[in-house]
Amino acid sequence: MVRVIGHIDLDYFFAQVEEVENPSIKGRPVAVCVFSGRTKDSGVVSTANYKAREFGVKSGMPIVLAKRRLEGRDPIMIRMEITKYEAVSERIMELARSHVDILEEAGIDEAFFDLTIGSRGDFNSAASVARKIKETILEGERLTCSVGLGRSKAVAKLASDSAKPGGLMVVSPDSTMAFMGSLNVGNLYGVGPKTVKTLEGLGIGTIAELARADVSLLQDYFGRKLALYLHAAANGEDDDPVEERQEPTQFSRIITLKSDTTDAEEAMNQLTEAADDLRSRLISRKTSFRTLSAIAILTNLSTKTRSKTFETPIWDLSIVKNALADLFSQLSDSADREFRRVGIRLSDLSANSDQKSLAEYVGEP
Ligand code: DCP
Ligand code: CA
Ligand code: CA
Repeated sequence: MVRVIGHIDLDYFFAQVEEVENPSIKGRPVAVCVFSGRTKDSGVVSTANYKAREFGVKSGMPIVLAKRRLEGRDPIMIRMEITKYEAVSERIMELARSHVDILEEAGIDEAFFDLTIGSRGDFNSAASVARKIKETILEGERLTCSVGLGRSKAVAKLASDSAKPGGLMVVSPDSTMAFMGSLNVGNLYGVGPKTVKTLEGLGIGTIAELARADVSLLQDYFGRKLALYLHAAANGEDDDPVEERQEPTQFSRIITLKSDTTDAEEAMNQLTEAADDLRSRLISRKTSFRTLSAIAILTNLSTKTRSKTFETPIWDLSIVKNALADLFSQLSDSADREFRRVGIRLSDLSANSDQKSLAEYVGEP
């Protein structure tokens, strides 16, 4: 099956977090700065919002130069606070993870994910998941991001770049070369300036040219492993897997209700699809859980949770449907406001030892 890979990247991340925290600065040029402390303005710009970028301010630029470019433009220079962005990043990764099978964090504000199983190889259905991820992050954290879908990590990454800011770019397998063929090889994931230079020396400037290049020629210059990667990546066929950096400690799915409610039964109804997703995730990852949680985010955005821990590991979510309904009615009884979003979390995970009989039992292929 053709893989369906996604890449998500937050827009002007640190600066956007600052804008969310202090909306009154929106519309003005904002630069987040790393002050080195030597003199008042020594240090570099960490990132800038798009307004500041219009005046040529960018990551890595000396603060002094950025200030000069923004003179008379009513700029805001903010001290970088990495722990703040890390906390936001962690919450965003969790939100994104709740929609996909596997999520690989690739930096503080970006991640790859694999939707091959969830979408059954269908890019349209993957696109609707991608839109949901974007909505969830916008709703939950007020942040915009860009998402790309493609048949490999390299394609997905290029797609999210081209969707910036705030967009979604879907590159179906058929349109891969039309999408990226004319781009410079330096845009390919994992291709640095040194590789670009060597390729240029060989008369290879664009991705299409690299895709057509003779692999044995590439091997002479880059060695077998890199040569094969370059050639495959340029053809959109690199098979670098999306891998969770750490074993997940929980699986969760959270949805936004069609309208706010305190009705536990209604919440359960709207969670049917999410529950099915979690069920197939348990199966595909050969995992059991012992703790089941019902989550409700109320209209004032506070989060309430009710959990139940079972004596033995559970490998089929549908077995504990009644327990889940119970947890939601407890939530509903205790909530002083309506539910806005609801979710299911499975934790205390463990590996299934006998996957085969499990698959047979639940009748999955
Ligand atoms: N960053 C940094 N110094 C750099 C590059 C980045 O401190 N030289 C930090 C600040 C960025 C964050 O990492 O907000 C993410 O980097 P990105 O390259 O994804 O850039 P942005 O998110 O800022 O902007 P874009 O909208 O182009 O993704
Ligand atoms: Ca970014
Ligand atoms: Ca990034």
